Amino acid sequence: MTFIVVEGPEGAGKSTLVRWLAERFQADGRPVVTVREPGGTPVAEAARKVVLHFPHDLAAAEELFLFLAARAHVVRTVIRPALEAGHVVLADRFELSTMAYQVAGGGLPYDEVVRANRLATGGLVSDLTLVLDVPVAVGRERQRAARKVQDRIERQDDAFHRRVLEAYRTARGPGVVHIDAAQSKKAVQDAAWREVMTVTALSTRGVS
Ligand code: T5A
Repeated sequence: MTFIVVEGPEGAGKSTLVRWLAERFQADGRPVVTVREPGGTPVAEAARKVVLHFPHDLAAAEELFLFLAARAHVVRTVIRPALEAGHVVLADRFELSTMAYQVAGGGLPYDEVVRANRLATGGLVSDLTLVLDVPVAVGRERQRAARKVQDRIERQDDAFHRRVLEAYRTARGPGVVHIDAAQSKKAVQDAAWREVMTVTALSTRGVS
């Protein structure tokens, strides 16, 4: 059982990489479950609609609890059961998104958010977090080219998104690996797969 998270700023290529990794695992006959955050359960999808698409002003603390409610539900009902069943779980965003967007971007206090997140996840941590690094302008251009409709958080100004990117760039910790995502999709996939192979070979962990 291996829990792999793909992180990074807007348009970095997270969903593209998660899809590719899922296909790669399936081709190897490894059962895999993918989730995107916020989302992945009816409760989490409802929270996603409110936090990203409702036309109301939300303060950073209000956003935080919507993201954490979504995370708590998907961890309890999807991620933990899948890990316990021996599946690989691939998550498109997890805890680091909260630290980048609500703490670095929104200005919430680091330690309190760490504690709130721990309450939501019951202490679940990833085995590997792949942080995709692209400049803000490159990510925005990719989203434009893909005709993505901007959500409430994506409409934040460039200064907010630069703080988010800086938080990702300075993120360190067990299992955190940075990948230059301005490279071709193939180069990103190759780099990611090398990291995944190292972790899945070593992974003997249980669910905490
Ligand atoms: N949020 C989330 C918080 O604030 N706090 C939290 O705790 C959590 C969990 C989620 C929003 O919620 C916020 C962050 C977000 O603002 P979302 O729509 O689920 O929003 O996620 P986004 O990251 O915004 O999704 P995007 O689709 O915009 O970005 P991706 O997934 O990084 O990019 P992807 O894979 O869709 O690719 C975008 C385009 O680029 C191309 C793809 O083909 C696609 O067209 N591409 C590349 N092009 C060239 N070279 C490469 N290497 C490429 N890789 C992909």
